[in-house]
Amino acid sequence: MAQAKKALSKTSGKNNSRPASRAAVKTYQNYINGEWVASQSGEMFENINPADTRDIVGRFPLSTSDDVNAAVNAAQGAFDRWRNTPAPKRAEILFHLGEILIRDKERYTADMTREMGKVLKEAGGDIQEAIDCTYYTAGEGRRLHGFTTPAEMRDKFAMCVRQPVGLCGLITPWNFPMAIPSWKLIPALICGNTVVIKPAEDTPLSTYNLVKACEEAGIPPGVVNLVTGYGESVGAAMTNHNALRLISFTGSTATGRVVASACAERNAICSLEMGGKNAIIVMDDADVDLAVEGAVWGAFGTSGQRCTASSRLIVHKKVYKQFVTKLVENTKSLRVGNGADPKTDVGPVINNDAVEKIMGYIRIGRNDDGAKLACGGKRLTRGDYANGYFIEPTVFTDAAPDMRIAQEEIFGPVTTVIPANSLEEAVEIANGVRYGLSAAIYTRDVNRAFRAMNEMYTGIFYVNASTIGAEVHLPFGGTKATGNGHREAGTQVLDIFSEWKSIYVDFSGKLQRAQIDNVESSHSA
Ligand code: UN1
Repeated sequence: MAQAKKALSKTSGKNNSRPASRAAVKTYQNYINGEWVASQSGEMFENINPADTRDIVGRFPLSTSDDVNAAVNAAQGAFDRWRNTPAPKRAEILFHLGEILIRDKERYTADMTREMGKVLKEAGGDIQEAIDCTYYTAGEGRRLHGFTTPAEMRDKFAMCVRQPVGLCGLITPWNFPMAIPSWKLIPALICGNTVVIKPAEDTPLSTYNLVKACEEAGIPPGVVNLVTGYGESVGAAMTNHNALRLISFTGSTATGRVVASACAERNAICSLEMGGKNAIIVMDDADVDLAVEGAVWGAFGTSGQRCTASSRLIVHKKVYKQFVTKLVENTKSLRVGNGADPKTDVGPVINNDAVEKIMGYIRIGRNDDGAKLACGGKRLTRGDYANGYFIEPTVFTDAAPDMRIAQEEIFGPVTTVIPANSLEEAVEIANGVRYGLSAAIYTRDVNRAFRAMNEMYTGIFYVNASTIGAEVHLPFGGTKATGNGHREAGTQVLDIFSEWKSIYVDFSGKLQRAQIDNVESSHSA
């Protein structure tokens, strides 16, 4: 998943030069208890366009633990009323939210491309994912199924219902600035929780847009609270806040571990979505053109900044040469540029830290690992690229599975091709990383497809499709260092944002002792 970002300095390390009129830059506020308010410190940070750092998207509150405390108090104050609002009623508001998101999709899309860099089509997809999630999850308002089951004794009834967890802290990444907040926010709300949400400091505008739409949809004050700022301050204050019963975090595996330990200290529920090192296996019977198309889309879509990105391509030796030739050709034809230009295929990466990290991995790939750099490998700095964070789509070939570029999450437009001799070997290589989010196979052989499906230890698996492109009604998440056992999306997400309550109703009018009276009576029967 998204790398946790280093905090930018207040005046922002992200921008090189200032726009002519700083006064024209729009100022945004936190949303606490139904009011738009400045941070208590009064300080702000800047949201910068990664395609052109002279463009300041907006100024947002540089919040502190004081703002988190206020937001948590608001969430506390609203909780009883919201949890006792019938779920179908909560759903009505969320359906209305879905309508607003559809109405303003175009504006949100432009905002997202401007603050995050992804191309307009993909930004539209991100908003669409939030819309899909909203409609799908709102439908749960008339389900939220529990279950009944026979009790072990006569005249006794047993059932299980979902209850809200309570106050939830949501910490979200910059790479899917509206979709991922929606994956957390909407299920939290339908289950009857109240929330404090902290968007990534690089992309607060998309979450602001989502929260603003929540306000317009009629979600009562205090139910959704927005606090912007950095992980080190706002994120840490949330993670350590005793009243937040649950922290849902998407970001780097390193930060996730810190979040998890803090939650463990105070017995809070913690759901984590973290890194990936996803492999596409290409078999010798595959449609190679289709596989190349899938690889290019999976590796370079969102500039490779997806936790599901196809960062490893494990290719059968029999089609290796053919695959690599076509892959390199296709990759070279990608147009890198500002995502707002409809002709652009690959936008910038998110910020300077990302540039340094990705370029660092490109150096490691060439020098330490000794893989072959087949194309790309450079930062683009001239002409239109001069003020942005652009990196050429990069392909390494002839890599060994244990190389660092084949093991570590780069989170940028870099993919690594590894040759394999058989399906068994390919699967072993594909499984041989610490992460377990997504994997794919291209083959025309149904037996091989099912074999790989059975053997890959990941949370998501694709046949004849890339490693990206999950849909909202199926569970999303991964094994090993990718997560901690939870799944977002689908109905499975309800198990994060609600807790089971088992209820026994004894209508016998006498004391019935479980595990004792029924055993005695069955023996004597
Ligand atoms: C992510 O990369 O953090 O499956 C989420 C996909 C998208 C979600 C990706 N629907 O690629």
